[in-house]
Amino acid sequence: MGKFWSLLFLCVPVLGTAMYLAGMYTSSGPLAMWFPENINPMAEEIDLLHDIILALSGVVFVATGLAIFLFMWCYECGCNKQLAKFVHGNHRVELWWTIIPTIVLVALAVYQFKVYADVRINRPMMAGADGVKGTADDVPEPASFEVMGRQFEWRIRYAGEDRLLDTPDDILGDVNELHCPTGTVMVGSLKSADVLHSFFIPALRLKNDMIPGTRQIVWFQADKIGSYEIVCAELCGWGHYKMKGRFVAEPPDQFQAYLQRLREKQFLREYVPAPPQPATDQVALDNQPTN
Ligand SMILES: [Cu+2]
Repeated sequence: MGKFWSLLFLCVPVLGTAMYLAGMYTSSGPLAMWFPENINPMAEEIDLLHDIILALSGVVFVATGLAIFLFMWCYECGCNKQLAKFVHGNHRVELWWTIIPTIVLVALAVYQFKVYADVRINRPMMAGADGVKGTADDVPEPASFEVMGRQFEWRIRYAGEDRLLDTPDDILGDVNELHCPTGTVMVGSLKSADVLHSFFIPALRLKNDMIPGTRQIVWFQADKIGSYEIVCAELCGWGHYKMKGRFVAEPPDQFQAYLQRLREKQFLREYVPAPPQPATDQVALDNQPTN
């Protein structure tokens, strides 16, 4: 076999680097592996954090792959007749390869906490009883839409004029289609009707598990008009692949017009009376044989 195995192992860092570069320079198609363009200004730091972690792990991945190749190539037993020398570790090297990763990981942990707090903890607030935003009595912004994951679709609902969910004026949305106005901070509520799902809109960098029996609150701002992908990022059953939806970011007036269309559709769905049915005894009379 000669150098076969060392060359095979060389393929790992080479192919890994090639895939990374292909993903970086391809914006569409099967080779476009990285994130689409970010349209959410509240999640810009997620991209930076992703790039830092990817660069660090990429360097370690390539260096480890090359080191494995080099050692296999140089010390392959078939053509290396020199007797092996046994060593019992090197405390100085071990110390450094423990200290350096520890410093890097602690620095990442400290930096990511701010990003985590922005997207998970610091929920948008609105003015409280005094009507002034930024004072001590501010209250959390209520969710203005709800997405319910169920096998295998997304059910959408919007708050009505009272801006609250779970009230009689809620507006039923189209299945698998979430609309939102651009340039507006949106707070949403995520629920699951059955099993674990994960609601993911890559263009917003918004990804959150939906856990049965709980309500998850998420927030974002879409700044670019367009239609983007919604996917389920949690294997949730045989039809998981069908959980594809559309996220539409549109100007506020178009969004209001869309809500109005939904309201009208809902009104028709609820109040169009069923065609009159003959009473049961009348049917019986009608069916009686006539002489
Ligand atoms: Cu799912």
